[in-house]
Amino acid sequence: MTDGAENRSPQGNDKASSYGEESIKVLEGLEAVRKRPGMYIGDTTARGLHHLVYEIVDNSIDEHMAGRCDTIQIKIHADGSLSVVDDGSGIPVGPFKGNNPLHEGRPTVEIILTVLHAGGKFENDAYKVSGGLHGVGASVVNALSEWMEVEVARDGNLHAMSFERGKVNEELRVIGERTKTGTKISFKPDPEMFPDTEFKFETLNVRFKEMAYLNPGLHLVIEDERGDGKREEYCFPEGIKAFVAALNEGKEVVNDPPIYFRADDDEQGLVCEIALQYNDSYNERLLTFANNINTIEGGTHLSGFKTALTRTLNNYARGNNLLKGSMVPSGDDLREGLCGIISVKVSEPQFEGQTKTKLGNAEVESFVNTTVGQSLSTWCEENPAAAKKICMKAASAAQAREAARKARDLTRRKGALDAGGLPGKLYDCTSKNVEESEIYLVEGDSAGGSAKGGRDHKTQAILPLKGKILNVEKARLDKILGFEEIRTIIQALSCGIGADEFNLEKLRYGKIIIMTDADVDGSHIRTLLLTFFFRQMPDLIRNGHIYIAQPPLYQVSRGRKSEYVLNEKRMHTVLGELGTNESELVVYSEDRQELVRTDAAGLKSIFDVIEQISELVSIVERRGVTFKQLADLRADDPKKEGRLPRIHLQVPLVEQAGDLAGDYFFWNDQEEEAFRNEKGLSSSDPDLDDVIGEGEKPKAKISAFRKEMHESKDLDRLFAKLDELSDGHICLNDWFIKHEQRVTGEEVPGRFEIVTKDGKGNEHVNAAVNLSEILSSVLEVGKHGMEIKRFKGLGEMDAEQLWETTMNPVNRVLLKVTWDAASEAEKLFSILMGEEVEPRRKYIEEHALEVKNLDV
Ligand code: 28F
Repeated sequence: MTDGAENRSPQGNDKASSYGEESIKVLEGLEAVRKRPGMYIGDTTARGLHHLVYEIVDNSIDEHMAGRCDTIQIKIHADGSLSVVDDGSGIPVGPFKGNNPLHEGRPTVEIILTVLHAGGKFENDAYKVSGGLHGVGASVVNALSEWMEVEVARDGNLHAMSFERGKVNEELRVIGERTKTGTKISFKPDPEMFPDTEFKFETLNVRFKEMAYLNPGLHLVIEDERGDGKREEYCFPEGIKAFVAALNEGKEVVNDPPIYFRADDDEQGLVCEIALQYNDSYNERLLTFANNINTIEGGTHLSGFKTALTRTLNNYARGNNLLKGSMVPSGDDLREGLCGIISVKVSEPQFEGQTKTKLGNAEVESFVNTTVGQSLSTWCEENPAAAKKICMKAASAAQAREAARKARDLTRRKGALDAGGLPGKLYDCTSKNVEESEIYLVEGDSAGGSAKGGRDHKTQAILPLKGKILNVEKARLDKILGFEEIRTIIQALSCGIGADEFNLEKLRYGKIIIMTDADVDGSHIRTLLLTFFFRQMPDLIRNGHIYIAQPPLYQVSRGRKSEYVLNEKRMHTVLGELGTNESELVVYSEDRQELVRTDAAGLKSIFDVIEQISELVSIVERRGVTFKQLADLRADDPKKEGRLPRIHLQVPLVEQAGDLAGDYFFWNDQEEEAFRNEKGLSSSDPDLDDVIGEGEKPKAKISAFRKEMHESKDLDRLFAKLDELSDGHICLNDWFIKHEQRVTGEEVPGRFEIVTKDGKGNEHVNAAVNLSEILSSVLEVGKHGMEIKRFKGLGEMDAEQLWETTMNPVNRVLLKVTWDAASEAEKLFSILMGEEVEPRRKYIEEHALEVKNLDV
């Protein structure tokens, strides 16, 4: 196999390895992945969902690290699918050579995307990201996707292949010519596997920005085609140096520019990069990475760094007589206000710890230790003024720490402690079993009262908090301890505070649940509490002890029935249920004969199907094709068994295209290919070509944009289901029926009726002429006679209501605070609370809408 790739080397790493197709190790089938997705991607929550994207992008990053790729584009599409494009050398397409006869001769790209662990580690690749945190490979993403498409530009051609739930749908084939190289993978997560398949732009954005910092020179573009089209483009030639500068945005800094150094050990296959910048806060913020993976549990790189920093700075301070009788600063003192990135590349990383995010390699510890020792003392010699400032800052930190210790002792001796060492306002639970017991931190005394009345005494403790707690962003421990609300929290949890005293084993409750109002003040208090835990008791977050309670936003009642509703989305569902549970659907013929009459359950099923259809139709139409266009094609061609077309070919209106310009539809790729060959059309993909460039144009060929219409299959299935649910009386044409008037001017009666019984023997009739009117009529019926009450504050709920909706473990919905979420909240917090006005103004402008949404 020849390698058509150019050996670009954006990082000065010119060891562009060319490994063979035989090095793949074949393991097991993808069925196992669909049976137990959690085993492969951790879980199927939003975390697992976004992990799919990281898996794919990691392969592109590997291409970058091997010096073969410099641009990666990530796009969320209008239909909820996502695509990743890179301008690397393209996944090999030649026949796979391995020792499993099952795979013999299949295209390599097919093996990589359908065989578990096929994309594994290769001896030549110095530092791969894939194989890291989960490192399960693209085949796992394929298995968990409703569909996946891959396009590879390589060996002079553009190749394409597609899959459904991990199985080959269209075989690999050439669909055009390309002189440039690259790969595009698009996929749509399978709703059968993920309860929520919606990608969050912000989640991806935060991660990929970090990726761009860690890979200097890499161009990363991320775009959202849903809604108002967000787009970000990142490239940081300064790498992690720019990263610390960005983390310190909005803060006063002590040393500018940041301290930066890098060391390579070719023999051991190690690279160490460090960037450091002190700010005027009292917080330490060290981010550590190993092979681009955020090692949130730390490890040998972190410990090597800490030891060397303490030793080196103290030596410098002593040598230059900077301490003059004050106490010797501890490591914690020397890291007060330190913001730093430690990024190592290790050829054979060992990941340990609960979440496999702790680096274990022993050789890294001494390598980092030596590197920091040498480079930092050199830096101090060359920058004496900044070095002095840092040492003096540490000396004052040491003094403050001593003061804090005294304050803490004092708190312990007097303070708001009652006999058992617990705060007076805590309503404790009776259980002493940490596993099963929880504490609710509740906003306000009145909500606290309700919570106390409603709780389960055995396992639930209540701690009411008065008003806003202190903003700990800019306070040292001694000051923090001066605030009663904070002392109360510390006392209730009993696990101590601060690096030298915190002890997770003394924690009295397994779950710490923050319960605040669903308004701006509530979310502010929640952020304050999260910041407090993030800064002062980070291990509570790391170990998953912090939760957020979600009180419902609405109470909906009609007659004697009443229900609590968590959010807008649930509200819609509830209206649909109320609108169908006492109604029937009647379908009439043109001469007003009753064709079919469903019961309430039948109406509900039909309503659900029409809702799904309506969503798919809007996706189709967002692409610029009307549903009518597709439906008409279907009626025209009896050979296609009434199916909707599957492939859309668009020949753009350009000069060479002439009369060919326009839209063409096909039912399978053979048909489409035959058409392209006949007309001399070359298939083209704007996303791919944007990233890899067009290269030399194929001679005299006109480009046509090819799009698979995955919605067609679902629409066919849903209309078949409607047919079944209505005994053959509802079909696709019913989507398009319009209001009509007789010559006399009166409205022609609708084809459908929703008939509702009101319990007093009366019937109400809502007419509908077409399928979408069935939807609106049902919702209308649902709203009829209904009272919607909006809960603003927790205090509005009585004890029983609060228990039912928010505290009863059987039906409450708790949000678990993850480290990622907390650091995001923390970032937000520094911006909103920091002193600099500009970043805050910018943030508020960009996020004005979201902030408004908080206050529903
Ligand atoms: C959108 C996601 O997955 N990009 C990739 C490559 C390039 C090579 C490769 C990938 C070869 C034998 C395993 C090509 N030529 N983007 C991607 N680009 N994988 S994934 O090789 C995989 C190995 O089996 C590649 C020469 N070397 C490497």
